[in-house]
Amino acid sequence: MSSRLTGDETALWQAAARVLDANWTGTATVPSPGLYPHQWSLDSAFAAIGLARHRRDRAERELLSLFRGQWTDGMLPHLVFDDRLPRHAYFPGPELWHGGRRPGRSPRLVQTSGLTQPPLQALAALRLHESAPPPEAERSRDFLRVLYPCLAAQHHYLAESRDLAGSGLAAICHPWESGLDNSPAWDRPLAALRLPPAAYAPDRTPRDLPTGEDYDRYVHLVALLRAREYDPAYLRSDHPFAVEDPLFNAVYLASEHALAEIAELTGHDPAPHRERAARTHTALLDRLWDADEGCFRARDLREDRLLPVVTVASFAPLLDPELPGAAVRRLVDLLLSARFAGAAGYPVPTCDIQAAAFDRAAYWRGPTWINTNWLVWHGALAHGHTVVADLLYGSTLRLVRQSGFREFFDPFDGTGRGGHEHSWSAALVLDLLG
Ligand code: 2M8
Repeated sequence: MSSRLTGDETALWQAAARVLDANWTGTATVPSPGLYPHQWSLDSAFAAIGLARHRRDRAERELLSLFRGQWTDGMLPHLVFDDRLPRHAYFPGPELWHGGRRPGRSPRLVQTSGLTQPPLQALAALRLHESAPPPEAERSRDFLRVLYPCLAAQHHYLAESRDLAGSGLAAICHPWESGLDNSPAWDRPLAALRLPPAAYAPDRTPRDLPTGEDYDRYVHLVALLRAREYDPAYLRSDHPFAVEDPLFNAVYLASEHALAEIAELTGHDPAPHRERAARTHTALLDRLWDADEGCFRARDLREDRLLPVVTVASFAPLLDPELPGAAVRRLVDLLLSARFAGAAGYPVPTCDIQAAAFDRAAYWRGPTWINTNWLVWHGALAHGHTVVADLLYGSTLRLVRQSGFREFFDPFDGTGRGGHEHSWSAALVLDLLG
């Protein structure tokens, strides 16, 4: 904890640290013990960013335990199951992903999902190293030496197996891979799916969460992927959901830059990572930049066109350190307009407030989330946009002071929603407070 914190900030820091302590299983941090009792890859990366400020040893164990689930082709699954828990602890549990027969590429001793999530782990590992106090710097570099091959394999998988259009961008094959599950951005490709007559509808539709109809589509997509053992050739040509998402690719790009730095720190060649980052940078602008709207939008590869709804993901390419100044300015204008921060007391809402699909209470369809705020804050800071960075810093801390470390928040009045004591909400407050 920084010695510069005020009394009020110290209390907030301690409360956030208590949440991470409570959600620590001994090897990893669960997003929220009741609602999400396993290990999620995106949540673990954010948890590691927070643990770097609190328990550095745990941050390292968090990342190592996540990579126990890595597949032999480099795919880092979005879910690593805790096999000590009963089957019904979470839907969808291990059986949905493999139906009794695991693909040869999945690990033998660990149960995982067959999807991935935004690859934030290299950025998290670099931040962990950068925050090491001088006496720990060499030990921290040793940790990076251990992790580098896993991170390199993860990025190699994305470049080889997920660049479905050969464009330099990685495609997601399921809304869960975006991290923004029921974002209105996915409404059109999901509506175009032809579902089998028998609905899968699991018994999991609490308030604020996606509906049973959404779940039918999610489970149908998993069933298709599972039947083809998540084969990259199937993803490329036949799978009906294939989208190039600006947030996923902005995180990929930022992590690729981080990987180049990790390569340098650990005696590997950074050049391939820099080349890949340059390619992703160009492809983001060529394929996802919408010059009329002045923001990035997701591209549906099955229709080869941009998806209509503007969401918080549209701002994620601020994470690109080389984003041209003109694009940064247009993104900032939109972010500060009445469609986002200008009308929300607690920005950044996950969806354009003026879009028909906006819903202030519904999960990824409107509420403000701490993790997307952190990504935009981090990007704005890197571009020297202190007005935006300060706005997000202030509104994020106001949210947790007012409502606690909730999963997500009403963007107008800051009411907390979803799970309580959510790990990434706590972890990122630790990082913001420094
Ligand atoms: C949510 O996603 C899971 C599926 O992966 C769910 O709805 O059950 C999303 O918010 C996702 O971004 C997050 O990683 C996960 C755990 O917090 O929950």
